[in-house]
Amino acid sequence: MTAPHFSLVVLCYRSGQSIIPFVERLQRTLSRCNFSWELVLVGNYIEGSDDETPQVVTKLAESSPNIRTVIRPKQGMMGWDMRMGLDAATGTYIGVIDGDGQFPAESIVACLLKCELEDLDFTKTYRVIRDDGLYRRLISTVYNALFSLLFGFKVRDINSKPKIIRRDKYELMNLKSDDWFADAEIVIRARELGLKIGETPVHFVLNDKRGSFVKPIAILEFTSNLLKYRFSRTKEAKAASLSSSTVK
Ligand SMILES: Nc1nc2c(ncn2[C@@H]2O[C@H](COP(=O)(O)OP(=O)(O)OP(=O)(O)O)[C@@H](O)[C@H]2O)c(=O)[nH]1
Ligand SMILES: [Mg+2]
Repeated sequence: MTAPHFSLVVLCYRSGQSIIPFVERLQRTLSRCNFSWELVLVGNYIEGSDDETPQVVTKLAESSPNIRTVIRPKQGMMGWDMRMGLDAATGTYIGVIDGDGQFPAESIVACLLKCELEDLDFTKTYRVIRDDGLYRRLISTVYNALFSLLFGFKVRDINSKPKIIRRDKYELMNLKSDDWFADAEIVIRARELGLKIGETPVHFVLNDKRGSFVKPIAILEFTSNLLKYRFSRTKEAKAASLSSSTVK
C-alpha cells in the first residue's frame, strides 16, 4: 500500500464507545478532501483495567481500510501515546488531535491547508474561543507566559491541537516526553530545528462527556517540566560547547 498524503493520529485513551461518532465525523470531513489519508487510532491501555477502547478501535479499523490502530499496554501518558501514534503514521504530512471531540474536525483541514499553501513545516492551532471555563484558561495563560519567559520566544497556546508536521521533519525531532510536556517539546524542537511554523485559530468546545483528566496537580507538573527541560537544555549546550573547544 502506498503511503497516504496525510495521516491523522487520534488519541483515544479511555474514550470507549464515545470515539465512534468522533471517528465518523473525521471520516466524513476527510473524505470530502481530494487527498489520500489515514487515521491512526491510538488505543493504548493500562494493563488490567476495564478500558474497552482497544476493542472499540479494533472494530473501527476492521470496518475501514483507511483506519489503522496502535494498541499497546501503556508505558507513558499523553506524550507516549502521541509519539507511538506519530511514529506509526506514514503520510507525507502527519498530525495529531485529541479524541474527545473538543477540537473540531474542520480545524485539521484548516491546519493542513495552511501548511501546504504557505509551504510550512509545522502548523498548530491556538484557541481563540474556549468553552472549558475560566480555570483552564487561567492555567493556560500562566503556562504560556512561563514558557515564553523560560524559552525566550512566544507561541500562542502551546497545548492546542491539532498539530501537523511534515513527516521528514518529525523524524529529525527525536521527541522524548511521555507526558503533557510533549506539546511543548514538539514546539521547542521545531524552533531549534529552524522549521517554518504557522498557527491558525480554533474554537475549543467543552468536554461534557466525561470529567476532566486534568487535575490541579497538573499545574505543578507543567511548571516542573518546563523548568527541568529548560535547565537540562542549558547543561546540554554547555557540555556541547566544552567538547567542541576540547577538539580545537
Ligand atoms: N489524561 C491522559 N490523557 C491521555 C493519556 N494518554 C493519552 N491521552 C490523551 O490525551 C488527550 C488529551 O487529554 P485531555 O484530558 O482531553 O486534555 P484536555 O482537553 O486538556 O483536558 P480535559 O478534556 O478537560 O480532560 C486525550 O484525547 C487522551 O486520549 C493519559 O495517560 N492520560
Ligand atoms: Mg480534552
